[in-house]
Amino acid sequence: KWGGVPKELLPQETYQFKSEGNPIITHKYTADPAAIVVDKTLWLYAGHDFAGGQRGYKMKDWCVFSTKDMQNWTEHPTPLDITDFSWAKSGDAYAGHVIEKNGKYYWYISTNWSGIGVAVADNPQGPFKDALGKPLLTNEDCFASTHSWACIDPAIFTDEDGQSWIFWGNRECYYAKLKDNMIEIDGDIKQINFKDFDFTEAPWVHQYKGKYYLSYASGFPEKIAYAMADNIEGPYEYKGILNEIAGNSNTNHQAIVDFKGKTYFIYHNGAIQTDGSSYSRSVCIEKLEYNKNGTIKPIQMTTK
Ligand code: FUB
Repeated sequence: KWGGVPKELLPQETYQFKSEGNPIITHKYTADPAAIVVDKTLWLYAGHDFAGGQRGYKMKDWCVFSTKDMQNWTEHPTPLDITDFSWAKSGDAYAGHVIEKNGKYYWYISTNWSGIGVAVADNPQGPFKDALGKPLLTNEDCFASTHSWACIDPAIFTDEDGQSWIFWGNRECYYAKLKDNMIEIDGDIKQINFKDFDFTEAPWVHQYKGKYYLSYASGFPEKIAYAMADNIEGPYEYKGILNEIAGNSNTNHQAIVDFKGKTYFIYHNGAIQTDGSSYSRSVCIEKLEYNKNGTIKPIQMTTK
C-alpha cells in the first residue's frame, strides 16, 4: 500500500552505536523526536525520513532507541509502521508521542491526512499494535481548521492528579482530556486561545516547579517558541523563542525530558542531508536550562 521499504527490510535486530555529538543518529534519517524515561533508561521515539524526498516527506515507519548514559545507544527492531494502521489511507508516518500509563505504553501517531491513531505495547520497545482499529481523532475534531492536515502532532501530558491530556494540531492547537483507558477522548475538545502565538505545529507540554510549559513550532521555517501558564488549560503567556531555525530543516520539532538530574531538549535538523531537500532530518540533543524566574534559557545548538 505504501510503496516504501518492504516490511521485511525494516530493522529486525538491535543495533548499537555511540553518539559523539549532533546529530546523535547518523546511520539513518530521524525526525520528530519524543522521549520518556523508564527506570534508568531514556527511550527515544522518532519518525524515519527516507532520503531523497525532494517533493515532500517520505515517512513510513517509526523508530525506537534507548540509552542509559546519552552516549551509548541501542536501536531496537522497528516497533511500528504505517501499515499497522489499516485505516490510515494517507500512509504517512508523521510525528508521534509515547507515554506510559497503568503499566502499558501508548504511542499516539499522526498519519498526515487520516487522523491521529494510538497503538499500545506492554513495554517501551514494543512491538506496538493499533489499539482502536480506527483513528482516535480526525480532521472533523479540529473544528476551527480550514485545511486538511490539522489533525497531526499529538503530545500527551499526565498531570499530578493522574489526568492525561492530549494536545495536537497544525495552525490551531487543540487539546482534550483522555479517559483513564488512554484510548478515548473524555469530554469536549477545546482550542488554546492565545494572542501572541504564531502556532504552526508540534505542541509539547511539560511541567517545572508547578508551572505548565507549552512549547511548539512557530512560523515557517520553524523556530521553537514557548509559553507558560499556572493551569494546564491556560491562559498561556508567550515567553519567547527557545530554539532558532535548525540548520537545513524547514521544520523543527521538540521533546523536553528530565533524565538523571539534567533536562534535555531533543529536536531535529537537516545537518547530514545530502539531497538538497528539507526532507532528510536528523535528531539532535541539547541541554535545557531554566532561569531563576522559571523562564528557559535559549537553546544553544551544538555539534559536539
Ligand atoms: O515529520 C512530518 C511533520 O513535519 C511533523 O508531523 C511535523 O511536526 C513536522 O516536523
